[in-house]
Amino acid sequence: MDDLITEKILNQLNQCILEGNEIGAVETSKKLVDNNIDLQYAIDTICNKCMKLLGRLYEEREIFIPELLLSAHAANSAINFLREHHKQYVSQRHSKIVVGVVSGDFHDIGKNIVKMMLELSGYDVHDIGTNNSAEDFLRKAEEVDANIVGVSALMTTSMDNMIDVVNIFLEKRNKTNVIIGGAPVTQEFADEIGAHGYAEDASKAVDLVEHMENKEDRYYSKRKVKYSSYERVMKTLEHDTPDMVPTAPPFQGYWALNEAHVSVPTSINHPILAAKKQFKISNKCGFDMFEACWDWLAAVDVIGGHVRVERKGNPVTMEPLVKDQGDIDSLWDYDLMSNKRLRASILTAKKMMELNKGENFLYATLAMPFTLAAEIRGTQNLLMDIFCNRPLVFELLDFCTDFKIECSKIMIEEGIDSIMYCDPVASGDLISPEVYEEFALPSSKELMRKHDKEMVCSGIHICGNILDRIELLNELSTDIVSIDSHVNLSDARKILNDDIILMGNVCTMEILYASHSNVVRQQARSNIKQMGLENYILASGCDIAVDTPIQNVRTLTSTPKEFLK
Ligand code: B12
Repeated sequence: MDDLITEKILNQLNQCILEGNEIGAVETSKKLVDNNIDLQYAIDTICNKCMKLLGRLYEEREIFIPELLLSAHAANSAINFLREHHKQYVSQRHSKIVVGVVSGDFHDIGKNIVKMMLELSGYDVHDIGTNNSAEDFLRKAEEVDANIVGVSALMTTSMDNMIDVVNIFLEKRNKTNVIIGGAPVTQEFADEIGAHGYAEDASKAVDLVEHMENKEDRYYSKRKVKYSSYERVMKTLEHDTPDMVPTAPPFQGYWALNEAHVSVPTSINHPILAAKKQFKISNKCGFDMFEACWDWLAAVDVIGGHVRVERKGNPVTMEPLVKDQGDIDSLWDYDLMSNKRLRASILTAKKMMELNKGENFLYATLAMPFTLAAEIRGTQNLLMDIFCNRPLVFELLDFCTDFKIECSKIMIEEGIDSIMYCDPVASGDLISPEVYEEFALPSSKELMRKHDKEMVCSGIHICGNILDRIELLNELSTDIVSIDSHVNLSDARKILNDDIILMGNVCTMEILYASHSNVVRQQARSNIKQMGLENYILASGCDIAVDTPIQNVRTLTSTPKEFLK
C-alpha cells in the first residue's frame, strides 16, 4: 500500500480523534482495515503521536476536560476496533499499572483521564475506582502483578492517605513503583513521603511511566525494611543501629480499646475479646512495641481499693484505702491471683503474646511503688504526709515496693518482653527533685534491683518536666526512659547515661490529639533528625489520648520510614 495513502488515512483518523468524532474515528479505522494498512503501525501511531498531541493541547489550555474526554473516547473506540482486526497486536509497552483514588476521596475525573491516557498509550491499566485503602491497592497490585501503582487524591484531607499506600508497598511489595498525582499533590510532597514519582497532569503521567519503563532500576526504591518490629527494637536495645527508628505509644491501651469500640468494663469481662481487638488496632497502627497489659490500676483492686471503671479511658481510684497508718497491716493479706481484674489483664496479655507470634515487642505497664502508694492513700493525702507523716509514707512505700515486685514477677513469668513502669505521681509538676530523691527513688531502685534484667528489659515513664531530676534515673539502671513533651530530647540525652534508650516525646494533646497529621509528621521528623537512629524510640510523650485520630497515630509510626537507611 502506498505510503501516501496510509499517511492520508492516518491523518484523517487523527483529525477525527482531535475533534472528538467517535463515529468518524471508527469509520476511518475501517478504511485502514479495508486498505490492508499495517494495523500495528496504525495503533502505535495513534497511541504515540495523537495522544501526545492531545496531552500538549490540554497542558497548554487549548482544550479542556470535555474535549479531552471526547477525544479519548474516540481514540479508544478506534483502537478497540483496530485491535479486533489485528489479534496478533502486541503492545510495545510492558508495564502493568493499577490506578485508583485514595480512601476518603470520590473525585475520579483526573484519575479517569490518567487511566485513559495510559491505556491509549498502550499500557495494561487496572482501575480500582475511588475510596481505596492502602490494602486495596496492594491486593490489586498482587493480583495483576503490577509494577506501577498510580494513586490519585483531590482533597488535602485525603492526601495523607497516600503515605499509607507508599508505606505498604515499601514493606510488602518493594518492586512496585508508586506514583502519585492530583491537584493538591506536589513533587515536594511526593519526595517527602517517599513516592517513586509524581506527575502534574495525565500527559506527564504517561511520560513518567515511559521513563520508568526505560530506566526501571533508577526508580526502584533503594529503601528496604530489613528487620521485623521485634528485631528493630532489639537492635535499639543492644545499642546497635536499626534500619529505622522504632516506634512506641508508649501507652495505647485505652485509646485502642475505644478505637475498637470495646468499653473498659467489657475488656475486663471478656479478656480474650479485649486481646483480639486491642491487638488488631495496635498492630495495624504500625507500632514496633506496644502495651499488652494496660490495666495498671488492677493492683489497687487486688488489695481491696475502689477503682471506678469508666466506659472509656483510664479508670480512677475513688476513695483512699488507707485512712491511717493502722490500715497498712491489712494490705498484706492480698491474694494476687484471686483477683478477677488482674487475672483478666494477665489473660489478655497472654492472648496478645500468642497473636503476636514474636513479631512486635510487647510490654506490660505497671505502676511504680510511689504512684501505687498515692493511689492507695489518695494523692493529695500522700503529698501532705510527705511533710506531716513521714513514717506512714515509708511504711506504705515498703508495702507497695514488695507488692510491685510480686506483680512484676508474675508478668515476667508469663513471658512478656518488657515492663514499662509508670510513675505519674513522681511528675515534675507535682513533687520537687528532693522529694523524688528521698521518697520515690529508693522504692523504684529496690523494685528495679529485683526486676530480672537478664530475662526482661525495663522502661520508666515519669510525666511532666523532669529535667531537674532526670540525672537520678541513671541510678535505676533501666533500659529505657520515656519522657513527655515538657522535656527537651537533647537536654535529656546529655544527662542520661549513654546506655539508656530515650523514648518520646511528641505532645499528646496539642499535636497528636488536636493537630493535623502534617504537624505530627513535622514533629516526628524533627525528633528523628535530632536524635538519629541509635538509642532512640519515637513515641508520644505520654498516653495516647482517647479519641486521638488514628490517622495521626499512623503518621507517627510511619514517619521513620522516610529515614530508612
Ligand atoms: C468536580 C469536583 C467535584 C465532583 C467530583 C466528581 C467526580 N466524579 O470526580 C463532586 C461534585 C462529586 C465533588 C464532591 C466534593 N468535593 Co469537589 N471538586 C470538584 C472540582 C470542581 C474539580 C475536580 C476535577 O475533577 N478537576 C479536573 C481533573 C482533571 O483534575 P485533577 O483531578 O487534578 O487531575 C489531573 C492531575 O491532577 C493529574 N492526576 C490526577 N490524579 C493522578 C494520579 C496520578 C498517579 C498521576 C501521576 C497524576 C494524576 O492528572 C489529571 C489529568 O490531567 C474541584 C475544584 C477544582 N477547581 O479543582 C473540587 C474540589 C476538589 N472538591 C472539593 C471538596 C471539598 C469536595 C467535597 C467535600 C464537597 C462537599 N462539601 O461535599 C466533596 C467530596 C466528596 C469526597 N469525599 O470525595 C475541594 C477540595 C478542597 C481540598 N483542598 O481539600 C475542591 C478543591 C473545591 C474547593 N475549592 O473547595 N467535587
